[in-house]
Amino acid sequence: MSDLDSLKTSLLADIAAAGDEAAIEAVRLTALGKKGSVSELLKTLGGMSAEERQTRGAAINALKTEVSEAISARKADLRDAAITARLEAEKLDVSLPVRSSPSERGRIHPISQIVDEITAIFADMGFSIAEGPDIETDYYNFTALNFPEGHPAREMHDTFFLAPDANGERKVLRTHTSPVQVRTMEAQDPPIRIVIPGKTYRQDSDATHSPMFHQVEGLVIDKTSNVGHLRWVLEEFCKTFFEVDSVTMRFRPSFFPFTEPSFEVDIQCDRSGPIVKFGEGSDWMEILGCGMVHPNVLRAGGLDPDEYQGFAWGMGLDRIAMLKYGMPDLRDFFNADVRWTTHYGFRPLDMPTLFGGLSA
Ligand code: 2NL
Repeated sequence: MSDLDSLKTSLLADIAAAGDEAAIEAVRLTALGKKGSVSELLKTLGGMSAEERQTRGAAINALKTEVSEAISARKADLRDAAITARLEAEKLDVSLPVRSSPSERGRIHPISQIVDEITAIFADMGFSIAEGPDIETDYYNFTALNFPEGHPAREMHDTFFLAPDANGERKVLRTHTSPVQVRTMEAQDPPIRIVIPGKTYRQDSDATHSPMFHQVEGLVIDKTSNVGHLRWVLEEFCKTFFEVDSVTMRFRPSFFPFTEPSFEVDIQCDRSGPIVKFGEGSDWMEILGCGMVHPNVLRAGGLDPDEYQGFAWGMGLDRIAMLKYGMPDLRDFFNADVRWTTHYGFRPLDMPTLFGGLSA
């Protein structure tokens, strides 16, 4: 075998053995690089006789062509193989179900859901949402709301008192959300139309009472607001909230220090079956308390009762939520048991709206 034949055999074997693009490039350099075996042979052409150059030169050039074509072909094969391997490794099965994100797995607590539903209804009627502190002064929680000093109604609220501060003042955990209405009357001129959702606190704990519970109150102040407006607002609210075309409501005389006259409101329902049905039946269920704002409360809010009048209402949310969503025990509400929230909770992206369906 000639020296050229054995070089060719050895180079073609190296080319075939190159396993990746780096290896084939290394083979190319040892053959065709500046000091490569084939390049060194080409350099000998200069010293040859014309005759020798014709035979030997042609053979060296043929070797160079064959080797460089073999290298190009192997390079192309290796590149294809690399792409195929990468496609295989990075394959995605687009038909697999998408893993749910935390925002889809999480659940909205029924109390948050009911607050969203109620505020959506009142926002649609032109109300704004107002909020205030959970820790209140005795003044905003009681005095401004027409509870006289030493009045037994202060004890009726089973108030949580905080330790006296440096000035000897004892703050309280608010027993209702009404302090927010007084603060709003102080801060803004009528007409006022607000709803106030929030946490409230009383020393009471059993199967149907939690020491922390939730209320929504509402307040309307204008020059001519009256009991007729109050009835209409509450009736519209109940129809939308209980998702029925008509409701029958019963206003019973009652007493609250902050309203005069005061009423307790029942709605007609059917409690004979396993779930309560609204808008029909021969039972009554108490859902809220309301009344015309007491002149003393208007004065505490900085308003002249001869110029302004208004109405207000308050409802506890926890019992209403139990009824609406069929949850049997109030104590489960605040146990943070993920099995309970998964079962009774609401999907975070299904926001309650009047056009999309409240609890759809
Ligand atoms: C109930 C009854 C009620 C109010 C709350 C209110 C607030 C101001 C002035 C007058 Cl600043 N009234 N709030 C009025 C009537 C009833 O709540 O049973 N709540 C659970």
